[in-house]
Amino acid sequence: MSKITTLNEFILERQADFPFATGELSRILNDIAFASKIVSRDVRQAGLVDHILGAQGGQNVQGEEQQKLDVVADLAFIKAFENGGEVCGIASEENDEYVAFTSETAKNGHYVVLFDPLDGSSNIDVNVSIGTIFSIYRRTSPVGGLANEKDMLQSGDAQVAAGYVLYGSSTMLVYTTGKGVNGFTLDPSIGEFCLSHPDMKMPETGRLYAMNEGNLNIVEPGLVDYIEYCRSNENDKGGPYSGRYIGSLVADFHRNLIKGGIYIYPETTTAPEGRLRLLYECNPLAFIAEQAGGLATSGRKRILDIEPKRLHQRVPFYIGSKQMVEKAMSFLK
Ligand code: AHM
Ligand code: MG
Repeated sequence: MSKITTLNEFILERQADFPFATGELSRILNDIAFASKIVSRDVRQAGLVDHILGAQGGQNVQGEEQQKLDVVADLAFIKAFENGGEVCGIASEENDEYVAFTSETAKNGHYVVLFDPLDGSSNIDVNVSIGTIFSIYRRTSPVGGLANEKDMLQSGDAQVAAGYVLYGSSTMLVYTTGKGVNGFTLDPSIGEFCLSHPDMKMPETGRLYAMNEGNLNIVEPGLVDYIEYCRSNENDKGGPYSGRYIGSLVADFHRNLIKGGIYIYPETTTAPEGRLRLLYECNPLAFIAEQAGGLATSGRKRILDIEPKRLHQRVPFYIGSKQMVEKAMSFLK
């Protein structure tokens, strides 16, 4: 049997790679791994909670109110960051405003984390993969004070680390600190994330395209032409393209990262800015895609170059294998 490297060991081994190697970022990554194990456990019980122990939103056996899983996940991550002491503030999809932690330790933290605690949560009810996405920045506000909105509104290029956790047939954590991308699979028998996908690279091209084609009549004509191109041409490796759409961004992205492909959530006439959020959905995945040799754009502009204006800002999203994203963009006027 070859040697198993746990996430903990890996983070410590790579600590010297980090821009400010004090161990703080390592501890944040460990906090994320810890919270995601809790969420993974809860996700694995979702069907039981819904159908045997009592519906979410109703009461559990102890007569307590059951919370929806995305709220449970949000609290698990917030608690991990608040207790960790390295993070001075967070923003998440579940909270309208950012949260500045008020303890003295937190105010001395150097980092902020932006995250989507449980993306694709409408898929929970039907037992389909869902995920957590996170993005880590150095604060720009003075250490010792409260985190502010500027800390949260940094462009994707300023990320120091980003990643996602996929609660799929197994639970996986994939992250980058700007030195490549590595993937870890949770071994539930020992409760450890183990290095299973070292130095992940996205194939330069592929045969998979993922888009909600139900939107085809409300997207720009160039995109209609690109989808038609995929339907009626051979892919670069020969053979037909395949349409694949899970409707869980993390799962669709992860599959394309491994197999090669493109994921598109464009602007539509009903959602002129697209659906996905720049800060905690698109930026972190764009960082990972680029680190793995892929590309992420709004169709016109590199995602990581965009200067955010609002916490929950949305952006059209084209992400995946480099040549496929370039091809799709060549169809857009
Ligand atoms: P959410 O953050 O409310 O879960 O929405 C994001 C999800 C993505 O995971 C997924 O790719 C997309 O929304 C699906 O949207 P649609 O149902 O419009 O195709
Ligand atoms: Mg989401």
